[in-house]
Amino acid sequence: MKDKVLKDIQKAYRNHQKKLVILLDPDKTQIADLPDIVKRIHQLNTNCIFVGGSLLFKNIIDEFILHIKQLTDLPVVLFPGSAMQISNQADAILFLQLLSGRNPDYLIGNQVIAAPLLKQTDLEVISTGYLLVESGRETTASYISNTKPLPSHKPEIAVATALAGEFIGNKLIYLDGGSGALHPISLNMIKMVSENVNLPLIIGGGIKTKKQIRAVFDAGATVVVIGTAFENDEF
Ligand code: 1GP
Repeated sequence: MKDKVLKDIQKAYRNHQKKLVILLDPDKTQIADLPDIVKRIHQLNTNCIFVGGSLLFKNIIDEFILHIKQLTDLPVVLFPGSAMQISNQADAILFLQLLSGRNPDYLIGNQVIAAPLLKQTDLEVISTGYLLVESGRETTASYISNTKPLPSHKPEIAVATALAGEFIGNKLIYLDGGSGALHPISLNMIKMVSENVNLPLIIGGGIKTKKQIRAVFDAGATVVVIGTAFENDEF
């Protein structure tokens, strides 16, 4: 079924259920460690695995996902840093538009490059408005995309940007402090966006504790993404 991942998230959104996602970066994860990693992922009651990163030092994305698929039935969703990170081994891809930035390459350029490639895959393509939010220090995503993140103390800009994403036709809104963010996105910003936008929210960046996860869900997130804290074995 080509719309399963989005339908599951939309159902969770309607029923006020919450989904935990673990983000694995193929550059930072050894394939040999995947059995233990997937065991930990199951122990955390994770609902889905995202795979991606801002850079690609190792060209192993197909192999990486194939190994994950041998170890779990959880859906694997690509969270690509660029059009180079496409793999037909995944179930779905977040088709990201970097709405917080003003760099046409990340609003439409990479998408045009990726679209014909995606057409040749079986991937579920999920239109996602992506908002990078300032988080205490410059992140790789902001540097690589050559875009300024949204100011963290201006939730109204986040609301206006996420609303624009809804009206453009995005199916999900991803508010991200960027990998390894010093501070997670403020609960006030999440609350304001969730109250004003009729789409499921994915929240990530700098979330380190179960208490923070609960607070982010309570503020209105449907999906929380944990990358760095999981990598560092802090859970
Ligand atoms: C990054 O939202 C993800 O794009 C996860 O961030 O690595 O800080 O958990 P962390």
